[in-house]
Amino acid sequence: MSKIEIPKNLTEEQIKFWLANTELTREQLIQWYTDFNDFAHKNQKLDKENFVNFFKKLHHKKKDGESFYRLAFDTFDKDESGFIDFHEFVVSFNLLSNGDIKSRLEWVFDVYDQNNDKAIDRKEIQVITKAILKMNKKKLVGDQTDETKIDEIFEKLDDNENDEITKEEFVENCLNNVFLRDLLVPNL
Ligand SMILES: [Ca+2]
Ligand SMILES: [Ca+2]
Ligand SMILES: [Ca+2]
Repeated sequence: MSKIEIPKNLTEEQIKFWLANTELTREQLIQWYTDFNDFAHKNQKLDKENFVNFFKKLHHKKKDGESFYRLAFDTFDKDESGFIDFHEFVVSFNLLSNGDIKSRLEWVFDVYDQNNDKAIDRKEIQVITKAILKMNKKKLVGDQTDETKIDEIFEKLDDNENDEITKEEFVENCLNNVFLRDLLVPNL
């Protein structure tokens, strides 16, 4: 038997479900649940502000991640309720930590696609890539501005040159190019 106390509101059934569907240990799960609820409202859900604060605590070394967490909120909020519940958090976070690379890329594509039209446009790639660069404290090296470089990356990803990047173009290009992947896919 685990010595860790199970928080009230967390049932043994829920624990079993998450243990079966994630790579987490029982201890990690209970710890995440406790941390999550420290930031949650009485309804046990996070709104965008609380979500950003929660992530800042979770990733205290990535102080500049705020813009990215804000942009990623809707992708965690699968049912589009405006709140993230623990289940939504665990499903996405587990996928990002333990999922295969293709599933992770598909998830990240949804963050890039801010307006949900199933494609990344030039503006979206600028906003998200800059937020990731900021979070990772990276700059793109060279004489050009980051804007110009990101624009070049956009063109690399846009195989059929129709000025938008589909999920397939994004995933395939990132799978085949470590440089693009390191740049465009955050480590959460
Ligand atoms: Ca939700
Ligand atoms: Ca879009
Ligand atoms: Ca295209």
